[in-house]
Amino acid sequence: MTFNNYIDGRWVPSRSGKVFENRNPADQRDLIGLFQESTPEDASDAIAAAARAYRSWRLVPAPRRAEILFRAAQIIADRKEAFAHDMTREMGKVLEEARGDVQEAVDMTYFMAGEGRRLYGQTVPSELPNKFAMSIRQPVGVCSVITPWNFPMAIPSWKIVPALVCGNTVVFKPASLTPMSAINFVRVLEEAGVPAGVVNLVTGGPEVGTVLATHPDISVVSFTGSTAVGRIVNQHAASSFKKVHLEMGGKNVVMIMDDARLDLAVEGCLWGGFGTTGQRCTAASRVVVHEKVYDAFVEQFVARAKGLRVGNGLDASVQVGPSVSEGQLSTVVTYVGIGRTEGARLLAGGHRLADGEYANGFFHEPTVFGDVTPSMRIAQEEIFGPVVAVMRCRSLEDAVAIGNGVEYGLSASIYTRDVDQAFAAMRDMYTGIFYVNAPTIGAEVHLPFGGTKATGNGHREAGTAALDVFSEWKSIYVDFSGRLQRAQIDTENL
Ligand code: UN1
Repeated sequence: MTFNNYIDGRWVPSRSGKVFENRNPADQRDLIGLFQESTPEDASDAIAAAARAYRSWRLVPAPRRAEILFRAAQIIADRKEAFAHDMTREMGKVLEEARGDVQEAVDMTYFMAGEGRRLYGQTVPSELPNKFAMSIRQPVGVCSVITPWNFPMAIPSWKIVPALVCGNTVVFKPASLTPMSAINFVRVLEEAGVPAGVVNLVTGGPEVGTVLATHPDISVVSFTGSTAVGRIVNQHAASSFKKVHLEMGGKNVVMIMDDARLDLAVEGCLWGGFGTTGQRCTAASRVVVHEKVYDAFVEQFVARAKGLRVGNGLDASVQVGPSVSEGQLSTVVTYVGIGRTEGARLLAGGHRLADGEYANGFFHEPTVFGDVTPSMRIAQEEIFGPVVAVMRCRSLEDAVAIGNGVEYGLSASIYTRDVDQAFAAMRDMYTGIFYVNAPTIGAEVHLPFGGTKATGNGHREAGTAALDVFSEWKSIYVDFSGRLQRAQIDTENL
């Protein structure tokens, strides 16, 4: 089955005449479909359509735009099972998590549709008589949306839905590893009544991405992916002063204090470290444990990690699916080698799985390294796979220093029953997200999502904070005094 691009309300092939294959990472014999290998010209066509559609979409009242989005949310909810199944096939995450990904798109779409009747600005008193002052959000124009493969429906929804409710139009380039979920999402928007040209989808590689980051008619670029690619996107967009929203890597830490409930911490670290096969930017890839409970924690954690069932995510008994691609798997294998060379202690896993049921996919054992020191590369660099680095600490201060001692700042967590320690850590971890007695994953759609340092560039998605990416403030003054009133000057003797 061949799937097309969606440009100006029509499903059309690429001008290249070329397609690429999308195969199941759990079973490479399973072909999901053929998708368009788009060219820069296809991207330009999509941008032109979005620029035309913007002229009328920006004038549709926001509550009317939102009605379409409410319908879309309901359609996604109705098709949750089918969309989750497609997602597991193309991306590999276990079915239960794929359902969660689709649910996150439902939640975000309902939440943002609600903004159609808010989009709050401010009204403030003027310093002059008979003058009215307020601020409103105005749309920005055509938005490029460039999304990763790890949350194939949730992350597109985080960007596209707020863009639309604010009155922008969109050109969407999904990751080439997960185009099916992107098409499922765009089909829903079409069915819900999003007008032609308001959302356009172009599949393909970096050439398309370059056009989306550089084209003069693009006003906003919202990108989620690696820090290396984010840097390039930022540089591409800089010369034309586009608004750029970047959501990039993470090396998130769970800190376990000596008073923590260890059973809870073990559960949290398993879910945070190996959920989605470690392929979340929020993954708990580092665990820092107080030296007094280190041995007890490691014993339980390693035993449980060894017991995780790896396999095809469509099988309900499976807890850890494959890596998304051969390339991602080889990154995991490389880092396991680096960890060994650096002198970390391999406590669980450490091998690719390639026999029997694993023969046709990209599987790797859930892997735990102990005796890791904070400067090792496996404790510093994002692996994006089922590898957890466990370190020792002597105190909360020590844990926080280790926690903050990486280039990223997305998510962190602490396990403790001491409220003083919890609040101190909450204050001192320089991250965008923080959890107490829970792992580093599991953000909800109505709070800001994003991180500090090399994780982001100061913007947030989700929550009402996302509206700041997709709108510009306009301050408006209405003078109904019938005379010239000079601010800052005519304020005396009123
Ligand atoms: C990501 O890893 O890119 O908080 C997004 C979480 C999910 C979203 C993760 N709700 O883990």
